[in-house]
Amino acid sequence: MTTTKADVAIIMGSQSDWATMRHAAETLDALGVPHESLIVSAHRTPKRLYDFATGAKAAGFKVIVAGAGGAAHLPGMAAALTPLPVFGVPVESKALSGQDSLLSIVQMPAGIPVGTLAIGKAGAVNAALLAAAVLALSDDGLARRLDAWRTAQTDRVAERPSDEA
Ligand code: RP5
Repeated sequence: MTTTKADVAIIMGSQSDWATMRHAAETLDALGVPHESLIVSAHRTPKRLYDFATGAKAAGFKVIVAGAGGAAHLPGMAAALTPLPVFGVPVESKALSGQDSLLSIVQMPAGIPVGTLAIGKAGAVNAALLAAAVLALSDDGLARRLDAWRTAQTDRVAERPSDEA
């Protein structure tokens, strides 16, 4: 892999995962975090996965967000091949509503961690926020943007429920 200016790689097993994973991309955009989105299938493009994951650190990525559905081995395989932190997003599957994805990603045997988020959009957003929090440890500007993002979220919460909403 050539070098990248992106700090975060968002990888996903299929084009069909993009409807979920785009929420990670949009969250990183809102925080001003450079990112790159790639389709990397553990079973359909295993060589692409191997080349990506073994070269990700040298390419310049600092964190990987990996989303997959069904027998979702992409995050675990990526984590096995890179020293970078990997956050896994279980994509909601048609057959089992993402419970298969969740269990596939979360149940990593001890030794190779995948930080596993919630199924679907919430997981994609939170994976991006965790990636940003990791990067913010060594980036004061990003730390301030992350604080501002959280403050804006707090400010949007009304004190009382409304019939209009
Ligand atoms: C996984 O299989 C992908 O991550 C996706 O969530 C699921 C279904 O893929 P498609 O059949 O829609 O390409 O590899």
